[in-house]
Amino acid sequence: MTGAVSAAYWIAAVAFLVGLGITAALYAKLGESEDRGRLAALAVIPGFAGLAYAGMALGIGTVTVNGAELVGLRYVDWIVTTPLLVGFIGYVAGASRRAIAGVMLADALMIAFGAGAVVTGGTLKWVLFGVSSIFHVTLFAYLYVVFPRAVPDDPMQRGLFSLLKNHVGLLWLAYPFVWLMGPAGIGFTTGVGAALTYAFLDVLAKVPYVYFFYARRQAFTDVVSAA
Ligand code: RET
Repeated sequence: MTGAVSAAYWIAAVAFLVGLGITAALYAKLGESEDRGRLAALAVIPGFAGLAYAGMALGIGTVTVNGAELVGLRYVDWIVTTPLLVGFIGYVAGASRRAIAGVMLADALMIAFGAGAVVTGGTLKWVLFGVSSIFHVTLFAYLYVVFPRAVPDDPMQRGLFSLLKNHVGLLWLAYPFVWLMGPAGIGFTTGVGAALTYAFLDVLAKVPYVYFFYARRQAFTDVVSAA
């Protein structure tokens, strides 16, 4: 790992810590309300990512398999936290448990096959990449086709749903592109370039997300009364 990469990992770890600090301050502001519990549950996402980044900065969990470097903690972080990010959107939509489980599973499989594609070569790599991409498309179908059908006609709930859906929808598109350009894919960019971009994207994907929930938490009064 180069100095630039470990510095970027530390910066990301600190950014997640700052995100957690802000979340704690918002939590204190909320008082004894239902939203407080949801905010605390969402705080697990930047919290877990922060720990993963600190571990990555220390070089923990990075392994070389078949000559390829797999930053193990990155994929552990993604497989734990990204299903939560997309599953929560289903919850905001008021989608069925089955649909929520479906999107979380599609997301976890997308990450698992993506990790498999990092450590394999030749045709198998591209088959695994293709399978991961199919799950990626499935995830988008949940966000843009299945979940919208469930959202009730409530402006606050629709607002929060659209915000989170589009936030995830846009950022999630960047990852396969970074992967493809980096050494795991066609190698147009170096591992350093990919690592720095992932660090930036990960912070963008997680910290504002928690804040968006806070800013529009009023949407939940309706989810709860509808349930
Ligand atoms: C991989 C490579 C294989 C093809 C696809 C991928 C998609 C990954 C995504 C990751 C999102 C991560 C986030 C992390 C936040 O901290 C595994 C890169 C489709 C969408 C949002």
